[in-house]
Amino acid sequence: MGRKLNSRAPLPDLPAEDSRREPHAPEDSAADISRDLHRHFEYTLGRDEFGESRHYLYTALAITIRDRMVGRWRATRERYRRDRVKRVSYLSMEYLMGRTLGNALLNLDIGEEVREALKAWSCALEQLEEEEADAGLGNGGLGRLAACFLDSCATLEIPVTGYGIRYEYGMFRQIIEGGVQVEQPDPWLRHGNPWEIESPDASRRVKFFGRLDKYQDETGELQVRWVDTTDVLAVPWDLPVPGYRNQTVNTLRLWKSEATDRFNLAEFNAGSYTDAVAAKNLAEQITMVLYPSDASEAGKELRLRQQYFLASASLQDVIWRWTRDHGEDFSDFAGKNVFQLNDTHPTVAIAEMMRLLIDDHGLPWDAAWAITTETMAYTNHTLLPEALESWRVSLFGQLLPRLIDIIFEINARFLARVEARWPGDQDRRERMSIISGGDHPMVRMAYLGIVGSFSVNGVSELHSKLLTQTLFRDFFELWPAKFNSKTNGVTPRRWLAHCNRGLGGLVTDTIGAGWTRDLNALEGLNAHAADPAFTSRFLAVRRDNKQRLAHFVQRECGVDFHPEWLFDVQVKRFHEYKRQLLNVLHIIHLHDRILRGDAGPMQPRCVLIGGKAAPGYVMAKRILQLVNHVAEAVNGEPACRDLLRVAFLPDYRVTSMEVICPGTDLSQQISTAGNEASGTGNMKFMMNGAVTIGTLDGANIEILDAVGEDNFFLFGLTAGQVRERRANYQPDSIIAGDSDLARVMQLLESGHFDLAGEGVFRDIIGAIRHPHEPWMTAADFRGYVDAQRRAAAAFADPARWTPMSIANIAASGRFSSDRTIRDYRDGIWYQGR
Ligand code: 26Q
Repeated sequence: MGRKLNSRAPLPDLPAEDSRREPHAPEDSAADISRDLHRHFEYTLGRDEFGESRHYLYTALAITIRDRMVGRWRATRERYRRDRVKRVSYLSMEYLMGRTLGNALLNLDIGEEVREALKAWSCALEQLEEEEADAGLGNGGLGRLAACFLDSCATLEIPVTGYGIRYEYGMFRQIIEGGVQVEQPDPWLRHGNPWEIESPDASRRVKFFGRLDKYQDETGELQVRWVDTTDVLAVPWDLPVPGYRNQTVNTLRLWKSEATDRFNLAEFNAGSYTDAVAAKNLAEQITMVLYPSDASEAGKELRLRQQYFLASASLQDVIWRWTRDHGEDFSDFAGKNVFQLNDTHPTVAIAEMMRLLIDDHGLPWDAAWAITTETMAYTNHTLLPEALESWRVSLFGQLLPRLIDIIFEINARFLARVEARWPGDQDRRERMSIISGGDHPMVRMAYLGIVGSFSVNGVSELHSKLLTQTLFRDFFELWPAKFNSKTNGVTPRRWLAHCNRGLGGLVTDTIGAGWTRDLNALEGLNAHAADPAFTSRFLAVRRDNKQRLAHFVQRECGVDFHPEWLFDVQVKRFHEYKRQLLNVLHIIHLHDRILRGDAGPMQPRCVLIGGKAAPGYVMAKRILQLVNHVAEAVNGEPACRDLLRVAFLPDYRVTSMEVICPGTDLSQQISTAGNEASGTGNMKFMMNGAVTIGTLDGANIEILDAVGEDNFFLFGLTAGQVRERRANYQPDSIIAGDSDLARVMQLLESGHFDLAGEGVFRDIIGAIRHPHEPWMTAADFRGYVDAQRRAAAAFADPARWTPMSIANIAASGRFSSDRTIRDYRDGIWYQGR
């Protein structure tokens, strides 16, 4: 059926370098895939060969691939059940899965057969991949971490189920108008999602509102009934999570909210049939949209509804399975279950577990508490105190009256413990209370997380240490053994094998294919770093990747990048602590040097910046606008033509990182020390051969430790120095004492970049000069500019740069999420076995 499909120019593909292959199941031959592809195209989707859209072919292919997972999926479920394994439930409000097709082909090892089968359609696999929308059900690092973890859990054959929310609208689409971010909805399900399977029979009911009915039962015990509730149905949609070339397929279960029939007619008390049907909206709102903030969104009730909806539906799911297999005997429940809470967002699960065990299964408080605190584990992802979630008791109590009751009881018993340990220490009790005092008492979700869990972990060594010394110090004194550290990681399947086939193929040819499962094997590359046969292929791969990135930047930003130049990249959410502003100051400085004729022999460079700002985060949006206007000024300046290009990439997401990290030379990780909990983009860049310019923050410290000072451009204040300097910080005198910085400020203040009107960047200038500017941008300027100079000089000499780049890849083994997941497995989930 040779046929041309209408096309949009795809990015040039990388040379195909396939790893050594294992024998295939017979149904995975190109001929079988071709047969199924036709069948799904014609029958499942009802298309004929004159069908218009390439999208149907993508869908037919996705179903063809999904079919190849369902058998293993069922077998995996049966195996877990038969072996009575201990289950892990990963509870997360966010999963940034990105696209599924390419990753599924890689893990199932049928990419070559699919390419072969597609020949008859005159359509490259890459073109079909472009048809898939990113599943952008997350904001940034925390959501992508959850996705990397699922890949590693399936690959390591650990029985982990991811639980999350099936947002109708994921992370907003970012467009830039006049240099300003504009948010657009992301209707990612609009054209269907062939990867998901609905399981309405496993729906659960989640209660909201209502009141408590307290009564004495036959034995005289005080019992509570939560009545007159407004119920919402939680309907599960399952996604298969295939392990890398093994037989395991785990599950990501995403809940969608729907109205119950009773909600419509009786309980919501609607005036008429049509009003009742219209009232479905209330229920369906819950899973409508992802909150697009990566810090806190103060007190939005809908967000709390989402959190409870996730927690309740997921716990009911796990408990339902337990009672199916064990009846009402919960004695070994904690031996067979653990819940990993991805930040405070799902910590209401702690109170919900108590409610389900006590109210629905009749357990006494102490037994329920023992089970809860033996099954819950909490991961913290931030040190920013303003990002610690808390909810007004009044709001919480109205929405979830039974849960606030339980939280008060948990708190009372906890505070009695604090009193026993530190008698009379009223201050400490107030500091540690789950309920804060004052006119508007709040529920502190992080404290609930600590009190109700057996494990509390940070996500890098520095972050975990700072947690115990600052935010959670009192709790650390009480329960030192609860606290532990699990340094983040990223999956080398998506972030090397899939996104950088050229490099992956070269690595396999050089050291064998073992690295995809054991990333430490990359150390073997060191032995080849000086081998000209290896380095010449390495340079060819890097050039291809930079060429591909240049095409991408041209297509998405309209800016010409030259593959010979230094590719200097910062992509991440916009946040003051991440200091995109420091990057901009450096760009302005280069621009200034060029204009004043002091470029000397300057290394030409292309700077790429991308990321989204939370819609309500005014300062972040201003900085984003400044990036765009500086880019416009620089790119329009004839004197800069041969030395400097700046591009802002709109709508940065998982799929763009797959093109960006393989083509990056210099990875910018320049947060104010003590603020980036870990960072994971830093790891993706390193694994693909970028060298880091960075501060001693988060996992940068461990990256530096792994790769050595000679292969990392380190600068800036340490976390300790930042803390000390804050007391007496005088940016004005720093600016006055540094002529480069003074000139940069002068350019900014003169309105040189005020392309959208005078004074638009006044707040930014004011912030840099403010003695309480928390991110110490001016203080780190000198060190940063010097480090950038060192990086440029090193890049100018390929005999220096190439070994640095190879050293980074070779040292990246520790940053595989397989290592991270083994650490969770041995240190938290199956600890003591
Ligand atoms: C909370 C309340 C209301 C609305 C939104 C939120 C919210 C949503 C998302 C708060 C935080 C987040 C996401 C945080 C996040 O991505 N943190 C990052 O986690 C990564 C994985 O551990 C780390 O590598 C990063 O350092 C950390 O910033």
